[in-house]
Amino acid sequence: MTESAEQGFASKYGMREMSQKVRMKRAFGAAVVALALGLGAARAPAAECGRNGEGFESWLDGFRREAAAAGVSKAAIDTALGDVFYDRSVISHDRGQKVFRQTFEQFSARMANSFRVTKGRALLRKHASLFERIEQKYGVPGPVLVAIWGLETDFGAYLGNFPTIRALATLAYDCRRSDKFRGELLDVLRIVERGDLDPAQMRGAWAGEIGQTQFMPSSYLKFAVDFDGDGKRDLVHDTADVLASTANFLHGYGWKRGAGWDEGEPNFPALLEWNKAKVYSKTIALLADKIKGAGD
Ligand SMILES: [Ca+2]
Repeated sequence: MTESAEQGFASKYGMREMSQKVRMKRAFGAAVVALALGLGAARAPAAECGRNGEGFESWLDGFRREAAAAGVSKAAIDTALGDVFYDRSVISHDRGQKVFRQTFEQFSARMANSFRVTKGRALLRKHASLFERIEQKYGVPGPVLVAIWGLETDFGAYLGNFPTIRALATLAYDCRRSDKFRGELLDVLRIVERGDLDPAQMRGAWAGEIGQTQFMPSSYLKFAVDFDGDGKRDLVHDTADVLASTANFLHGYGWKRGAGWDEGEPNFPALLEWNKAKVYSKTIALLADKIKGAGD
């Protein structure tokens, strides 16, 4: 597992997996380091990033100009960034991610549990015709989509409650991963501009994931589809959009119709694109196998 894979994994599970103790310890350590670095160092104006909330407002002005130069309308910029402020709790979550050390056996026993299998099978039956249409178009079978839906948010039950744009703006300003999150922030503005979701509807995990299967804005922009035909690519409310977009993501990463998805089979690499942590991808595959089991 690479470091970035661990971080991608941890960011999706940061809320649930974080240890309070570790978080406090790290926050204290970081404060000491910041203090040490800050001694005698003059702050440059209009910094590219920051390590506390001090320079956030001027940074945000710069970002507004950058977004305008990238072609985002003033209306979308104002709507999306109007109420944004630096959110220290997002940074605490980010600093508090612990390195993921569970084995596949430990993790999958907990995550691919009987609740998700039972509920997943029921949803597969409930939306049978929808899953059929999705598989026709994208080649991805229902059990895989239901497994992802269950693992990410318990089938849309737990989306998280962080205001997405505030979280992304905070992480874009923060020096640790500012490049990555500047791109994500710009993409979320484009989603607002496209009219898929209002900023107020964008609430989710602390790292800016959106909707029932937790798309980052860059993936949302690339892969979200309006499958129920109401004119909006709405991954928060429209079940058909959620599932079809998830299928479109896997299709976009080379999913092969009719082929297997377990490790070593042709579709496992597409699951690794969903989450680069192998423990997680294997758990998707296992839960999909279990959900499918009953239908045979
Ligand atoms: Ca829709």
